[in-house]
Amino acid sequence: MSSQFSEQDHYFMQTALDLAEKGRFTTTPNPSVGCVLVKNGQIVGRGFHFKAGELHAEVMALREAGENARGATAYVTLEPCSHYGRTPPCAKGLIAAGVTKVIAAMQDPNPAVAGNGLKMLAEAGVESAVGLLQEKAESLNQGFLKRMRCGLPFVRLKMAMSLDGKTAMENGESQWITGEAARRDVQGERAKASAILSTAQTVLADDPLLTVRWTQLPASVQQNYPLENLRRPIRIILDRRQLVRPEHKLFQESSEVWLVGDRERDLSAFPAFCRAICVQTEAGKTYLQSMMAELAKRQINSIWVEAGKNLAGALIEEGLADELILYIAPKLLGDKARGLCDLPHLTRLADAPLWKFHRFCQIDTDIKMIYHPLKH
Ligand code: AOF
Ligand code: ZN
Repeated sequence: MSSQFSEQDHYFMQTALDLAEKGRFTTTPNPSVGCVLVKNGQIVGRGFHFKAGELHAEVMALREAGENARGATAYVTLEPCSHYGRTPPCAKGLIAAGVTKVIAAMQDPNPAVAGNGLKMLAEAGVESAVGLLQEKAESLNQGFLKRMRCGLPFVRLKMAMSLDGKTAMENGESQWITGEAARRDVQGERAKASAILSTAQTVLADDPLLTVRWTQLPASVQQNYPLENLRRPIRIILDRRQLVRPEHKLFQESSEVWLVGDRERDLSAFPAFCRAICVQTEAGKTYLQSMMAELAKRQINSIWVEAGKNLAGALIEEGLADELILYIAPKLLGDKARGLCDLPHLTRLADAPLWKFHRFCQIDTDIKMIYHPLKH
């Protein structure tokens, strides 16, 4: 409930959220977190988490504040941690520095924390409050939160289509449906994801690289960091029939490739950055559901899917798609062209999967639409 918070509280939490945003491309598998320390109405320390293994947001802010942290209020976008992970507990650090109040946007669902950070603060006599700008904090870490809460990655399904919902001509020709600016936007979306998922069918048909072309990202995204040296999304290819070959373009760039299948496979002809991930269908689950659970166990927070209509349809039918991102180009491809997603089990209109509109924007001559499933 935000009524307990003042306008000033909102302003400082928004500042912390803006700081957290700076880690958006680099923190996976950790969440993006921002923190400001405020004393006598002035910001005395700022921090954000940049990369797993490096300082947490609170510690960075405490370092900047030094002695000024004593008696300050901390605004943090996530509950301060209480555990010894790659770094010591932030709750302890805040207590030791003499911070007297902590306002967190939301609780940390990580079972290692989950309310313990707030408890630790309360036990030390530090006042705390939770829930300020929680919705914004949640949307910053959809992937991390989904993995912690459900043991699954947050799956974003990208589709580029014509006005009449087609993705390729009858002969498969699809380069390009959308314009250059929309394709640059896709690069930014790829860069944010922990992993990019496609299929052997797509690799065989289009021979894509599935990498991020960092130089194509808008300057605001490239910031001041040499992002491409820090983290590259893992390219995951669903390849149960072992059709992907070392000659494919995927292997021309040395960022990780995981080939998912249900049998061991010989990778001696493949480069060292290529790994085989063996996934078996678990009882009560489909293969894709089992694969997603396995990817979450391997700390994949968020997945950006670029594949054809079969995988798109299956992810939707099996309740695995958390978000649809449609890029719509002002073209008509006609009835013979290929459709967006295959939903082979759908026969009655009453059973059609329903989506809730989230937001849209115009990108040059194309439109980007984002939808969330109405029920999951
Ligand atoms: C915070 N502040 O800035 C972040 C937090 O392995 P570690 O030590 O980096 O811990 C990672 C966990 O800590 C992560 O899973 C999440 O629960 C929390 N992240 N907590 O207090 C931060 N990044
Ligand atoms: Zn921490």
